[in-house]
Amino acid sequence: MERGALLVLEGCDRVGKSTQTKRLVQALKDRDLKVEARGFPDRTTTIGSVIDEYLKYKKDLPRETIHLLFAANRWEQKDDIIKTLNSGITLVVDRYAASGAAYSAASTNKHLVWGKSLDQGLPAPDLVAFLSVNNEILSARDGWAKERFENQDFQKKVAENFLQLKEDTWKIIEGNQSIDDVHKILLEESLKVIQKVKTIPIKKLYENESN
Ligand code: DGP
Repeated sequence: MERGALLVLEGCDRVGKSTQTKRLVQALKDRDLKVEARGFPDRTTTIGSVIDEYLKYKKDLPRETIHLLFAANRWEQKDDIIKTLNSGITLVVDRYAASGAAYSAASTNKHLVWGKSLDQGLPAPDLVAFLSVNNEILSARDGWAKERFENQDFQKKVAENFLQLKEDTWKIIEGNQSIDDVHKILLEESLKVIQKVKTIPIKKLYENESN
């Protein structure tokens, strides 16, 4: 049986990941492909509800502790992700492990290696589409400062961290273009990757790193 692809959208807050996730899922469905949307943090689980309270300033936790919970929130979906991909369904995921390393390193001032180590061994994305939007444009978008991490200086650090995590599976997409233009590039790239990985086993994240 051919497997689905693990397609991940990454980027700073407000770059348009959720909009693009929805558009991509619909476009793949329109082509009769089997596809589901996911997103992290998954706020529906017990761990996710603690993360939600932390992000909404209802709960305070040490920065290291919250990162452990973000990583645990990804690990609790591991078996389901593998099962779903192996059943031939492609997953479009709004944030995954790169957000973990980029945000946690920015908030704790620890090295990126620390953030990456906790996600080592998770199913590796077949595509990481990184939406890159310049800081001035981002700060003009609506809805800022409702949750933790939503400030410009912090997001600048996060953006720098993301770029250091770039691997061969990454596609950097200029997010300042129109929603339609970003969607077109993302769809084209996704269709290529879905085709390419059909018969290739799922890889493990950071498996060749000895952090
Ligand atoms: P979102 O639901 O996409 O708005 O994400 C919520 C916030 O959590 C966003 O500011 C990014 C941040 N975030 C996502 N994953 C992680 C992680 O693993 N570690 C940390 N520290 N922050 C994360």
